[in-house]
Amino acid sequence: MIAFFSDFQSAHAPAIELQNGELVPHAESQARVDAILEVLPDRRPSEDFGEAAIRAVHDPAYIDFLKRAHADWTAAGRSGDAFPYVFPIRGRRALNLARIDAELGQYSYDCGTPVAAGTWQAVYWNAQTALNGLEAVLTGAGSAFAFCRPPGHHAGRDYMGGYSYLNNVAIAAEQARQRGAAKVAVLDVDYHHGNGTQDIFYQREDVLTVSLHADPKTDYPFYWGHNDEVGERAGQGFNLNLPMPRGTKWPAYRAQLIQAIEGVQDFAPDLLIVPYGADTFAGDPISFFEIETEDYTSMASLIADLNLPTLICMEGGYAVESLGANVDAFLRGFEP
Ligand code: OKP
Ligand code: ZN
Repeated sequence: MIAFFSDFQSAHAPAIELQNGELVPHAESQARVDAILEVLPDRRPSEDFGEAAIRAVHDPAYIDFLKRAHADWTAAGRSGDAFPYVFPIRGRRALNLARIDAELGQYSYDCGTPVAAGTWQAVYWNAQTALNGLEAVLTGAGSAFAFCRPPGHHAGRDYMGGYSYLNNVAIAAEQARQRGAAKVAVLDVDYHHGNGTQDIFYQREDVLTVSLHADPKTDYPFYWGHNDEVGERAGQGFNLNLPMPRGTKWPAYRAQLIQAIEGVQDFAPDLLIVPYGADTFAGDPISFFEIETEDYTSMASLIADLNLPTLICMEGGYAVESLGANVDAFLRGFEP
């Protein structure tokens, strides 16, 4: 399968995150990159399609913040990565905030998503990688793999979180709409709920968002991903959440995936985007499903049977020793 990646995506290298009350090495590491590149010998470097497609999804003030946050942090006399630690639970109205610490909280919802020196460069090219994959699919490749990293599906129009800064999948979906696809479906198979993508399209009927994930009663991102979230206004009925308990193995996952696929089929999209996370794997260090490597091929074959032009975008997956094999197994499910 045709695959895209930009070496600039490695410019994002945060050192630590706050996990279960401790500062630990950041799980979304360069080791993930090396593991996945090993199974993509024929990848192409992403071309630059510019910032317009990013601006079509994300808030201009948020984009501006991402570009300067690390410099502002350094100018405030800090070292290391820019880290949020105060969050506006009272609401997120536009405020004329004058300190980087205030802005970091305004534009994020967790302590796992620091802004490092190279973050903007990396996430800009990350979005380009998704757009390159989309271009391939729109010009006749049946499927394409955008090796996106860091992940994107937790980022909303004006917020970062869950290792995500720009929502690559949403940027590609919106761009596909602008390029003439009347209906786009997103089928998210990462372990974590795709809250950012859900939020971005929550009031829209032209982009269906479906997510299979760990039950947010026990798992991150907790405040989204429940099965009563069905979309609102024009988007009502165009968001489907299928949460599953910790310990879920392939047979039970498969039954939910078939529900999800039926939802996509009923919607009859022109294009499908699949945010793929290998963090449903049995050996994942931060997740609790029990999917095995060979199951990823079955998972992908079921999705491929939809017979839709399909863009796959990488999301999570933190068991570095098995990550290459898990990505390879998934991509093989799309081979004829
Ligand atoms: C990203 B993706 C914060 C602890 C919470 C965040 C998990 C983000 C997963 N340090 N962990 O969906 O794989
Ligand atoms: Zn995940």
